[in-house]
Amino acid sequence: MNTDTRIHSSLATILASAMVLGAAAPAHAGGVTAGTLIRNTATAAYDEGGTQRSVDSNTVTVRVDELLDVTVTSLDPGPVAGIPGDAVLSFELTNQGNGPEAFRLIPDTAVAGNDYDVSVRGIAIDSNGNGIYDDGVDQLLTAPLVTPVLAADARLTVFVLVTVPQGAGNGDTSNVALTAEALTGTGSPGASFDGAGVDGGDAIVGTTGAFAAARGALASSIAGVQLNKSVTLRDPFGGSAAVPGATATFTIEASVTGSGSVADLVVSDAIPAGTTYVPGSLALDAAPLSDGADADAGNASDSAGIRVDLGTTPAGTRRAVTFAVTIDK
Ligand SMILES: [Ca+2]
Ligand SMILES: [Ca+2]
Ligand SMILES: [Ca+2]
Repeated sequence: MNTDTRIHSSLATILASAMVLGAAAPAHAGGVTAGTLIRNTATAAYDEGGTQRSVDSNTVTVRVDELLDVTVTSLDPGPVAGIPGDAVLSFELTNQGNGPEAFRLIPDTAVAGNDYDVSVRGIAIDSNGNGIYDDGVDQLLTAPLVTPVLAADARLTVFVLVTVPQGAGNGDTSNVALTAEALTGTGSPGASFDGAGVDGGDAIVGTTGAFAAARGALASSIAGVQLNKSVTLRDPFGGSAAVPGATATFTIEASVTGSGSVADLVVSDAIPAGTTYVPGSLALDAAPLSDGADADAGNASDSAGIRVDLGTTPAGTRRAVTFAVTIDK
């Protein structure tokens, strides 16, 4: 501190040297608020011929400069489902400086190592502050992609809206980087943008370089269903000839492949012409299902065929539906 103290006597004793902050001076992540005036006045007390006297120094005033600092983090708890179509990546931007600042946003979809690159549909800010992208509610930024001015310490949730290409296959991953740069400027820590800070003070680049980047990840977990149908025959003569009166037992094996799960999986089959459903023959994984449309997963009739509702089924699951028909005589 560059304090100039005038001392009026060789007997002087400096009693106090007070540093006084101007009115509101809260400390932020970036330190004392930019524009704060720090005033320093020294006092000397002395004895002059038996009389106590004191004298103040002039006051030195220092205005706190603005520091430019920012951090960006991904808010996604894990990779976002990279199913072809629309996906949303969530980020949090924090103004780590000590003054108001807006930030330029730069998405990068072509991150090294990507199995596929998404395309950016838009960048939105969480206008209603609920942490979720709300189409038609949360504000889409238009070019140039610049956030509103954020107060010191203020955080903003940013959504990067992307489209996953059709070519994305099961197990493929992709990253999207989001960079935020202080609109005033970026540079080496300590670099100054003279006069660009609060109240005409300088804006000084902080330790982050006044920019930050984070990555959001997408993982394509695409489930599919393979159906495999087989038949075994038992004829009235103890053999396996497909003759009238023979029983044909069909097995439909449904396998959910890939990763993730499928929803509302239903296996159905018509009763082939020239055959008749064998009542009570419907089964799922060898456990009988009633023919009626009731609480269990299946129903069957000669006219409507068989139907088994497997619901949401995770990848790696294999279910076997069996039913029997007789070849009409
Ligand atoms: Ca600023
Ligand atoms: Ca929202
Ligand atoms: Ca049933």
